[in-house]
Amino acid sequence: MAIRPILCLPDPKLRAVSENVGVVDDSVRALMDDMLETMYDAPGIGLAAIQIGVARRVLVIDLAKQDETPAPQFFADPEILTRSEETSVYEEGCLSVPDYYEEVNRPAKIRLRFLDRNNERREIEAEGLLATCLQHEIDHLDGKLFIDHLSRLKRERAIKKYAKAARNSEPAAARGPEIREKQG
Ligand code: GNR
Ligand code: NI
Repeated sequence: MAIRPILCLPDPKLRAVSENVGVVDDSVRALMDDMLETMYDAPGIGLAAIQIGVARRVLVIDLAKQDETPAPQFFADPEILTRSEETSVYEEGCLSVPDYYEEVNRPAKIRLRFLDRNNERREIEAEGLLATCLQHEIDHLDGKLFIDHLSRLKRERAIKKYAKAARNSEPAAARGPEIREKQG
């Protein structure tokens, strides 16, 4: 197992559409193990493969609290079969959009088909935080981020924050002699 670097905005790989794995074999299980270790280290409650630069439809989730026994869940090739009319709001964050949190409205319940860690086809109903987290992770597989669900003003403000951070971390010579903007 290995902890791998997590890609952050404005990395364009986060906008890639990931490909199905088809079969969960040992190589996919090894990827799941690296993802889990990376997620626990961050720490986060979910991680999609593209966040470590791998464009495959694989995600890991663990919603256990810090004082509880770990409860990892593994999903490959997830498909949302149905979404409830009813919606719910959670304050979301993302390891690829650090230090930014906003409320997002999503369907409260979903029915999901996926392959588990043993390559068994399964179907579950998810609600609450699991439903929110699954939708957040499946968005990653389609190149979407939670900020895409916000108003244009909020989204552009968030994106601008990271564009600025990336620019300021380039060597000064590459930036030219402009006066540096205030961080904000
Ligand atoms: O750690 C995470 N917390 C979280 C909180 C609310 C809704 C979604 C999430 S997922 C996030 C980790 C992450 O970025 N997964 O892609
Ligand atoms: Ni995320």
